[in-house]
Amino acid sequence: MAEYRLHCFAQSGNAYKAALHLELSGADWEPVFVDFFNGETRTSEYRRVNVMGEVPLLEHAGRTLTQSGVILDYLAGTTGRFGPANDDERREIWRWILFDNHKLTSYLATHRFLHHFTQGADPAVLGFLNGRAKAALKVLDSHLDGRDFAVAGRATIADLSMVGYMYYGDELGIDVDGAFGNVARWRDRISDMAGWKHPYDLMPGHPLPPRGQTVSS
Ligand SMILES: N[C@@H](CCC(=O)N[C@@H](CS)C(=O)NCC(=O)O)C(=O)O
Repeated sequence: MAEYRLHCFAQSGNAYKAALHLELSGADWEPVFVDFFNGETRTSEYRRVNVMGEVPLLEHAGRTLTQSGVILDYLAGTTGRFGPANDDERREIWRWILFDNHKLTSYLATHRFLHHFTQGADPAVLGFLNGRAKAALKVLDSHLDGRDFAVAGRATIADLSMVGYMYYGDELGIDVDGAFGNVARWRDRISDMAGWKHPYDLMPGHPLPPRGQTVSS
């Protein structure tokens, strides 16, 4: 069994944040497939392990951790990679992880889910989410003007958190390359790092099987 076990699925950008950290750090890890699209996170068995009913979930050294920000913080400690060098950096990193969880990933991921994985979404709801996601992207784009990374001039867990959904391309339903050039260049800077892999190559469950069938690994 691998040292780290990440419960995840390929379409989850939140899980990708942790998977990318593990992969870029060269950690001994394995994915454990969670069949989100067939309701696994809503089962009582899954909720017993994570009452929030969410992916990602990391098992390591007898611990079970959830919430991608907490997992990234934990991995920075155990691997020594992508963490803060001092308290000022630690606060700045958390400022951006909290922004990501509240404003960026939350709207971007929910907009993508309705846009790409469902049919017949209410246009008013889609429009609202689209506007909120673009507002968050604009904030990040402004911050990245003249910066290579979000904090400290090197990649940190703040970048790995905020970049979680940026490689899903057209699925997002938002033209990141056309409208947010600094974000697009930052995203490509991260994918240029040694060991980088696309979420669909790093975690199981892509492509989605036809409805009613399950993925085996
Ligand atoms: N803030 C959480 C968000 C996690 C999250 O929303 N995960 C989604 C998959 S990307 C999920 O498991 N959703 C299940 C549900 O809401 O029922 C984190 O960063 O880990």
